[in-house]
Amino acid sequence: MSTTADFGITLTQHVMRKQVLHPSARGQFSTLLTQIGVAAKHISAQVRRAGLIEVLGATGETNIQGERVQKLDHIANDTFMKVLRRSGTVAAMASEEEDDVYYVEPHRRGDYIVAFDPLDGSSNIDVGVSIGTIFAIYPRKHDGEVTLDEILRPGHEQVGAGYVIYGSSTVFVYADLEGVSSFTLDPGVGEFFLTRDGLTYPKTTSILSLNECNEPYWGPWVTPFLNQIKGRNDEKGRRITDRHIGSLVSDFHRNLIKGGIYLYPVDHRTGRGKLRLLYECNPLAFIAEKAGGAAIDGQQRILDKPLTQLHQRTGLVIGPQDDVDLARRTYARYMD
Ligand code: AFP
Repeated sequence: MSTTADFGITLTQHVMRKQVLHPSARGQFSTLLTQIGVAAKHISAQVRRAGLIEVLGATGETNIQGERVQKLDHIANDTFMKVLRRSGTVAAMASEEEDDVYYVEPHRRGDYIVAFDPLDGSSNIDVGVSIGTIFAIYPRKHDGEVTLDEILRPGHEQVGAGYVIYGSSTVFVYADLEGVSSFTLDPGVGEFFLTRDGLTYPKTTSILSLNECNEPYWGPWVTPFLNQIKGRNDEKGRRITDRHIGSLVSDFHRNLIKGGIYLYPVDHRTGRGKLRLLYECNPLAFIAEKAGGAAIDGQQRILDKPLTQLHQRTGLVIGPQDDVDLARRTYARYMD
């Protein structure tokens, strides 16, 4: 009888194994990913106490040291910042929670720029719904001081992106230039274990995911597009169903696994979307494309959109390639 314990490949082992395939790499990308994993474990532990933290945070309670209890999104932001700052792999960070870019001190600077949303869907925390962290990784363009053009750049310059879902389990998904892998946290061991490698976006759409109460604010292409999708249900069978959590990262994760299309179109009154390009749409678009899916703002590929402001918003249609193409064609018919 074998006495060897049967356990899986950890996140660290997986990224190190991939690094071996790139002998010229300095190892900073691998270190960065494993450190994001460390930050995710810290945040996951806090999220498990979310009800308590949010209630105390919302009422402005003080903790035992007499400090004001922080809300969970601030805790997640501080955790991510602190871990990455010390990692020696990052030169600057942009966060949903920060007005400006955070520049890492020169002696700690590394080869990468990271943009992140520390806790997407945080308005769902007090009702116990899945939330997550989203991150985008860009290589530095040059040595020395970080310049703004290293932050404000199109999403196709990413070399990695990922997210962590704090749901019924804690799931870490990341994409590099080669593909998408997912890991699940074993809380007993305190490690992320590889659960899916070479993740691919299902080709057929089976889920439609959007906030339909925004209909009065949509441009004229959205309803005809939705009618084409919904029109696939008929007497013979149901091919499409509706699922919408209202936490982008959780909606995206479900759609990636099960085959869904997510829409948050621009508001025709302002011409602006709601979602943020740098740390929400670009990383998810990168992951979608690496898995064989697609992402547009209605018209243009998300990853090609110029970024001119840190907290820039955009429209988003993200899902299986064929139906994202259908959205683009419908947009062209009604909007051009
Ligand atoms: P919060 O982090 O403030 O909860 O925002 C979440 C979010 O950006 C995205 O994750 C949701 O899908 C979207 O907002 C929902 O917003 P609507 O209420 O406009 O549908």
